[in-house]
Amino acid sequence: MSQETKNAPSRNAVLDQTSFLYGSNASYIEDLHADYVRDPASVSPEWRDFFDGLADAPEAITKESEGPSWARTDWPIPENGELVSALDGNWPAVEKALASKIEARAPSVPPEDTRAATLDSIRAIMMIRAYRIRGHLYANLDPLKLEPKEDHAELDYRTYGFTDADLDRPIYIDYVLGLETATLRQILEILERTYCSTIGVEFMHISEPEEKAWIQERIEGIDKGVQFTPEGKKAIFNKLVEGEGFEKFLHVKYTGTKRFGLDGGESLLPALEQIIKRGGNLGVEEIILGMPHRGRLNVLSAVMAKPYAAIFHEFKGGSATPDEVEGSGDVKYHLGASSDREFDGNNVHLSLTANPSHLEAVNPVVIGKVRAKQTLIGDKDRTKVLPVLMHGDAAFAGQGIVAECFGLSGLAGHRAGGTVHFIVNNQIGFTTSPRYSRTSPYPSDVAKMVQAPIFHVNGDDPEAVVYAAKVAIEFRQKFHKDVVIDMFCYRRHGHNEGDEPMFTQPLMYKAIKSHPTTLRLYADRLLAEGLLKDGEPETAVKEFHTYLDEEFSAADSYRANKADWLDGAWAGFETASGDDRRGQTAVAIDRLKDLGAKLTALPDDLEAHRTIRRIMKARASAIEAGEGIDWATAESLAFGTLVTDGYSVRLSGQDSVRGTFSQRHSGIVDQNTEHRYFPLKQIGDGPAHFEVIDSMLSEEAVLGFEYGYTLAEPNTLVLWEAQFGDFVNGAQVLIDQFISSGERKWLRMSGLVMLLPHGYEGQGPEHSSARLERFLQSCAEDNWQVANCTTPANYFHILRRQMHRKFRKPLVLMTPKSLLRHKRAVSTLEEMGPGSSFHRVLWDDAQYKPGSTVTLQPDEKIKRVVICSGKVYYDLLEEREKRGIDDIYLLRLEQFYPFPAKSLIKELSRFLEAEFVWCQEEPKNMGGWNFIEPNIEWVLNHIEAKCRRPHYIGRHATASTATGLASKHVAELNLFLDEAMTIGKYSKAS
Ligand SMILES: Cc1ncc(C[n+]2csc(CCOP(=O)(O)OP(=O)(O)O)c2C)c(N)n1
Ligand SMILES: [Mg+2]
Repeated sequence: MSQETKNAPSRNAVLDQTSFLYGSNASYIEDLHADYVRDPASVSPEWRDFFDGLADAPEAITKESEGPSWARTDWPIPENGELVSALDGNWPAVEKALASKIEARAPSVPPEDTRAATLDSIRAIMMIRAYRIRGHLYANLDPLKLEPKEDHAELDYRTYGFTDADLDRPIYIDYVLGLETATLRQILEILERTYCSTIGVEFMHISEPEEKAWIQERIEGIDKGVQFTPEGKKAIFNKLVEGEGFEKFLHVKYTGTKRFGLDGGESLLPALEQIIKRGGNLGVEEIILGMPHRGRLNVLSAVMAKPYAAIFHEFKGGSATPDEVEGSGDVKYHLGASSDREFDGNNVHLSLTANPSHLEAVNPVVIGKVRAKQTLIGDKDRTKVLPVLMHGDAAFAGQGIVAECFGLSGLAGHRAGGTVHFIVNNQIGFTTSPRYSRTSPYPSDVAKMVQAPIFHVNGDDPEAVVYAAKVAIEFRQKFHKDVVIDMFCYRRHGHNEGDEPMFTQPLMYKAIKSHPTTLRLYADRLLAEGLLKDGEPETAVKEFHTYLDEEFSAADSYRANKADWLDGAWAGFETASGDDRRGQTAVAIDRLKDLGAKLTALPDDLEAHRTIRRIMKARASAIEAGEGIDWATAESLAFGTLVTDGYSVRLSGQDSVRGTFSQRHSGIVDQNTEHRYFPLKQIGDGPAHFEVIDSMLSEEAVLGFEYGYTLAEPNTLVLWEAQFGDFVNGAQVLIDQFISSGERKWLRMSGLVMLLPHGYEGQGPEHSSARLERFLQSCAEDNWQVANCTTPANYFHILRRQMHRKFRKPLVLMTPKSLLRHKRAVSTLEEMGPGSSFHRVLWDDAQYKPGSTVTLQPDEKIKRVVICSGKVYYDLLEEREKRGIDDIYLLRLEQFYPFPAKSLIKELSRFLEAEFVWCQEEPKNMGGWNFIEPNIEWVLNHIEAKCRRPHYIGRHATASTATGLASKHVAELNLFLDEAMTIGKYSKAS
């Protein structure tokens, strides 16, 4: 033993010795570090000194990243390559550290004995580490045992040079497994129980030492097995009785009716109970759940406490809502619910979010709801409101939105303190076996992208499942991160109860047929333990059946007594009605000026970019002058006035802080420090606040999240902004399944605003169209609003209108690009001031705005009325001026839906003798034409105009949204502008 290792090393010497920390031997040191983080006293003094020093001298370690210069090359490296990799190769260093400890414990033993003990120690630690990493591969996870387990050399003690003769020999293991020394037999017993029983934990991919240490500490050790009190076991048993009993009852009463039974996965129910109970102990006050079809009816009843009579009522064709409530309704396995549960004196509010068939699409909605509630109640460390998401194995592995949500989980603008994920891994998706439906070994592998711990667990061991759930919720509450439970189970029947699974999985289903239910297995276990007496399980099953019979009879007379949609944060809101929905959106000029001054003033110590200073100055002078207000200025005035009115504003989208088109500059970056200054965060002295988020580069999850936010918080203006409108179709599921139809299906209002940059400016197929036509096609039953504003003032009003009403409706807004800087697309303060409001239809500027070079003929002399919407209006205006035409009137439709029939009747009645054309820049099969044609026709008939149908002017129908050639773009534009400005001429568009 050299002098160097014998003496307690100086800090520099330790650094020298351990400089491999960032080299190839990080793993062992990581473990030691994890122990140290958990309890500094658990590691030896020299390691303690070393780790103490880490905090202030990281650079001293990183500089040694090449590994130790003294590493021995003649050390006998085991031939088994995997074994070496378990210690990442450089174990001479580990040997050195351990040897010094072993020697310090027994300084008088001969050096060769020390060396032998050190080798034992190293081998044992290598094996322990192998179990931590790969034990789950060997665990007893599959109730059906479909795949034989292969022996794994890394988990065989013989691989490490031990023999049976070593089993009872104490080995120094340096507090790994919580023990200083242990016999090989003890070590194996702990490792088998911890890592290879009915729970298999994957956590060695976590790089945070504290998290890893916590998991090790929580599960490893002599007294750390799954343990439940008799009451706990009975509670688990009773939940299984309910779960199995309900599915069986339905199976008999409604044979072949779709219910997507939980049969085979019943352990989910006691696990959820555990999450609620333990969560309640750890400060959870509210849980928002999201789940797919599988087992939903059982979760609704056994966990959410929805009356069985209510569910039977729905099976019998009854409605889930009171008769007087409108709506299209939804199938019973998509419906939401809410309830309060109390455990150990803690009340936990539960709400299950309604969802469409589209698997996993509800996930961001749930997380967004949670975030909103956390914000509302000031849950700063995000431990009071908890998201719990359940998943099918195939969907979790296959749907990209799952990965997107993991991506959001740690971001400041979107985190919700960690989601507890529960995969009902029945090892099948409809008719497809896992080997065809995913590349990854487990369905849960995607969770590793955020280093979430994953608890694989055998669903036929309900105690293990409940234990995993307990550790999972504890982890989430402590570390505020996502955690996954992957419960291996099976699906007793077909995908739905009408399906024959033997067509596609005969072997699996043969195994299932002879496999006892989870309840039966657990009952036998409790009988064997003496906790249940003979006959008790049967009695419990019978009693529950009798209870269900009573509920079944009560179902006929069951009436849903109230729809819960205007409760809580929604109290005081009403269903939308009436025609005039302008709301009070005007703001006193003084207030606007005062606010404008605050929003454009920059602190003296902020080193803003010169151009930004200039922009802010220009905004300030426009506001001061009361004219020339551009789009971005109007927007910030809208946001600012809302905040001072008491409404929070949350804007999220890719690059939204600056704005895709460099127009917004809501956060001004200090050129020296990169600190961001947000003028809109400086205003308002109440709880209302402004928040702007540069979001992750996702459409689907982010839009879903923001939509979820609006469901829980009606008094915040939530805006989601697409980078370009084209990208919105990446979130199509959220649009079709939730935003456009959620109110009708599920009685849930949303005031979400979608800002979609749209306009044909020659930038090619992918940067022109937000697919206005698709939103228009979905318009019905007053489901949402679709608009395309052309003035900053109208934008100001439409944003404010979202909040200043007694109801909420989503707003789909086409937003400009070139108009952001167009000299004519400006407004005056007066247009936002007293008496002003949003206009669904806007008149010709030549009549109302100063600066036009054309004086229009009186109405009766107007020969053509060009009705249009959006940016093309300014192209038409300029073309008309260029040509000096005075008998063509330009009328703008600012809001497509709800269709402003009244305003159009009024305006078009002015021109009964004129011809009417609709002009758009989008191809004929896109844009507003197909939607607007019958509507304008209706108006023209109504007013008995001479011309009863509008003609089309614009591009012809195309497959691609736009041309990629700038020259072609201009030629197309010139062609239809010419047609629009030539009376009697229309597009010969196909
Ligand atoms: C996005 C989406 N694609 C396809 C379907 C059709 N579908 C319904 S259930 C199902 C299988 C789901 O398998 P899994 O996620 O393992 O859940 P399980 O039914 O096994 O519980 C499929 C493909 C769907 N509902 N959603
Ligand atoms: Mg499945």
